Amino acid sequence: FISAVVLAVCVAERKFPPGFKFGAATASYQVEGAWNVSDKSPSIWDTFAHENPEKIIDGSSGDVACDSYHLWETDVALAKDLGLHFYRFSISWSRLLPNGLANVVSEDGSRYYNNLIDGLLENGIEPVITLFHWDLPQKLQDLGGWTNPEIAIWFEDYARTAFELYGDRVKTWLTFNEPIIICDAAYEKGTIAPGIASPGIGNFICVKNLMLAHARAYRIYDKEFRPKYNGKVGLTNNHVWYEPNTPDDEENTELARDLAAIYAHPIYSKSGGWPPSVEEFIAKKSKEEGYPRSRLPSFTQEEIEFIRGTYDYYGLNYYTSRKVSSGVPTGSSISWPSSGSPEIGIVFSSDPSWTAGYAWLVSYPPGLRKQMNWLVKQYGDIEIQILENGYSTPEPIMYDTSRVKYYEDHLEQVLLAIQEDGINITAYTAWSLLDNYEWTSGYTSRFGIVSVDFTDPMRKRTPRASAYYYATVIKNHSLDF
Ligand code: BGP
Repeated sequence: FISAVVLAVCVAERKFPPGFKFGAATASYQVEGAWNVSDKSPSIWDTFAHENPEKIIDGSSGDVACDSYHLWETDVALAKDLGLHFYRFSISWSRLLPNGLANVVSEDGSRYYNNLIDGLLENGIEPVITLFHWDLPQKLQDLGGWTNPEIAIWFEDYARTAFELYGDRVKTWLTFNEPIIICDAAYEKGTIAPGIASPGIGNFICVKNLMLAHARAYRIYDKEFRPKYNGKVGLTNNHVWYEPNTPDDEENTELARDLAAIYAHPIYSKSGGWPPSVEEFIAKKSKEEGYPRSRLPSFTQEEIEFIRGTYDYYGLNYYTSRKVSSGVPTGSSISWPSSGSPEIGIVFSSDPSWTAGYAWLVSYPPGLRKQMNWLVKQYGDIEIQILENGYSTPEPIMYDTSRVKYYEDHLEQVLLAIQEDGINITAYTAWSLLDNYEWTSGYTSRFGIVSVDFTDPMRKRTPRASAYYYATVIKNHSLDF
């Protein structure tokens, strides 16, 4: 850490390269509200929040959230005031396609995103779209959701619809936000919608189907849309940076990193397929556990080739880091840092020198730079877009100095990674533009650089100190001003 600080001081200019873009992100279920207007059908998050209030800290739902469905013009105006180069938002699949399948396109749904896209462009802000930020149509969940292999085709049809409707104006697409959460938290632990706990099985089935869905969407973009629209398609992975607690923990730490890379390796590695260390490890464990075959589903050679290389950039969401040591974890996640990984028999902890934030968020800015270096080592000289980074507080404070510090310290690491390590980082995204419905934390966790008053029927938005700080960084294209 000290050497990073010394390095930071040594870097003469804390200026970002020309063309480097700054943005902020939200997601449909977290901000839109209007959960049942017009012909929108319920998503798994509507169902999960309505039926399991006890699983949400404050028992709330995203029924109204920030009401961005009605207040999107206010959001665009805020983004403009901040000087954002781009605004990352997601499409609610069941708002656009009420059947989940592409036979019916909602007029209201398609108009809503159309207006938002045009509103952004009229204000000089680039729209960046996430196709899937966790709110699967309930109708598709009823057919098995991410454990039904047909979902790759359903997703392809959904993606094609979105590319057809908006591809002329949207040049950066993310197929998925954080496959690790879609599969690990939802199907392994069952802590989030659809709440299916299938340890050691569900997660792996989900990730295989998701990889195929991503590749299908990428390939139709490549073939049918890239020639006329020339945009970029990728996905964004959430990485927690892992460090060994003692030198003895080195091997388990690398395995933890590899386990988290099952969501990246099939797409981004030269060889394709699962990380070999994970493949070997799960096969061995499965045998010990009496399974007749590995719990990790295999890919055919054809599937490996179909998925490999389906990217135009690497999307990275980074928030936090963990120390890895041997022991018996109390949680059940294979790689998400609630407490550890029973799969490998390790526990996760923080380091006393790292700054504790709210809930799981421990701030260790050098982790961001180290994670990017690890990615480059694995996948080569790749364009990295940082598509989420941010800090939460339980209180809706306006003078949010700890968030300002978090942003400055992490942006400094981005600069070091560009200037010292030569990494090709082209974008940085603050999570989040707005306080919003933070999944199982409900409205108790505030990530917004703009606060939202959830007691106000008009959902009044007020920029925090961090919003002014971020706007100044963007305006100066530098951390010095
Ligand atoms: C990321 C998600 C965001 C956002 C953020 C905060 O993993 O992509 O949607 O929610 O984390 O996380 P949480 O709400 O779990 O505190």
